[in-house]
Amino acid sequence: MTALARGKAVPAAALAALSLTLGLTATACTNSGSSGGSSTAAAANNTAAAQQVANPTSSAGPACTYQTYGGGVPQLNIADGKTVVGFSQSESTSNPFRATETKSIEEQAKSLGVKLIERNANADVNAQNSQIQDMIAQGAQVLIVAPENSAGLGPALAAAKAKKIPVLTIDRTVTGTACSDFIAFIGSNFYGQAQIAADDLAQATGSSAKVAILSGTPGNNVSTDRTNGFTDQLKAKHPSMTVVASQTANFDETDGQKVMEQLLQAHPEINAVYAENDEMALGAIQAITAAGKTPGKDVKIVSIDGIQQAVQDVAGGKIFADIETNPRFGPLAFQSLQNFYGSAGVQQKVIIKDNHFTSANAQSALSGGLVY
Ligand code: GZL
Repeated sequence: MTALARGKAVPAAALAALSLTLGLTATACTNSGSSGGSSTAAAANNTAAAQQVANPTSSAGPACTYQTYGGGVPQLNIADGKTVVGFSQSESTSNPFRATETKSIEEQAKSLGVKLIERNANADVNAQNSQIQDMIAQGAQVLIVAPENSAGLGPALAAAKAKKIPVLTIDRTVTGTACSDFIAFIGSNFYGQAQIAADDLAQATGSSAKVAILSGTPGNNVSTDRTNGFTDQLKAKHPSMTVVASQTANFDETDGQKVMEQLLQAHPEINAVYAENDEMALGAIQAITAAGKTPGKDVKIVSIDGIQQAVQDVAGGKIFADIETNPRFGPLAFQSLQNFYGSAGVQQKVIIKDNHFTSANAQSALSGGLVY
């Protein structure tokens, strides 16, 4: 199974050194997924899923350590069972991306003996600001933050900086200065994901289609990059693919269904949908079906995240392709913090490897336990 790697390449030796530093080995997904059934197969599935942790594909920028961050912060041992690490989750775990991300952080904290406190902002940036400040008041000495939006966390970042509390951002970026307002960004190449989505949708439609875009929540780099990457790729490589409508559905399934219903009424010619996450794609499928059309036949769909239900829909033909956004940040996030408090440091932009699910590999990925 090919891994998505459109991040800025770094010399293999540097990347190998980084992987060794992080104590991680890049694990390629294989198509050897068994049909399950035996305990051996179940164990293999668990092993495969456990190995599907987020691994760096590329990294860039100077390394940041506790000695250089914001003029220097106290050195901590996050695994001493006393140091308090705060985890701020942005959105509800009703989205399997968020549930898997949260579980990965919790499991890795437990395995390292980290004292973890956590909050969930349920997609409310004001709540995330107050929750982060609450965790600081509760004694958090270092923070892992999955930001709700890129520009709205100023109060929380300022509060952390004032108390010399380092912040590691995962899965979305925040505005500010690396190694001063936040340690680093760890996440996917969202622009690259969208370029692949554009190529997939062109392949699905013979490079001529009337396209609807269901975009993510406004105000964060993921939605911006996934929209720009898609439209730039269409312009550059698929000029006969015409975007007839683009509207946010806030990364949400219910909104995805409602917006898709409206778009199909306004544009009955729509025969292709690009959903910037699977939750919205699942909502769109319901709307397309309710309109008496067949998803995967009358309307081709490409989506991003790689959650179980959507990959099942790839295997079943409703979704043409699904680009993974790997949410299993736990091992890489805590290894990065240990490198931050050591000498290796953390480079300011770490792009992780994502898989690409198509009709050729979806079923084997599902039976191989490679899908979250
Ligand atoms: C991507 C993450 C996005 C997911 C969506 O790293 O920020 O937010 O793709 C989620 O499912 O809403």
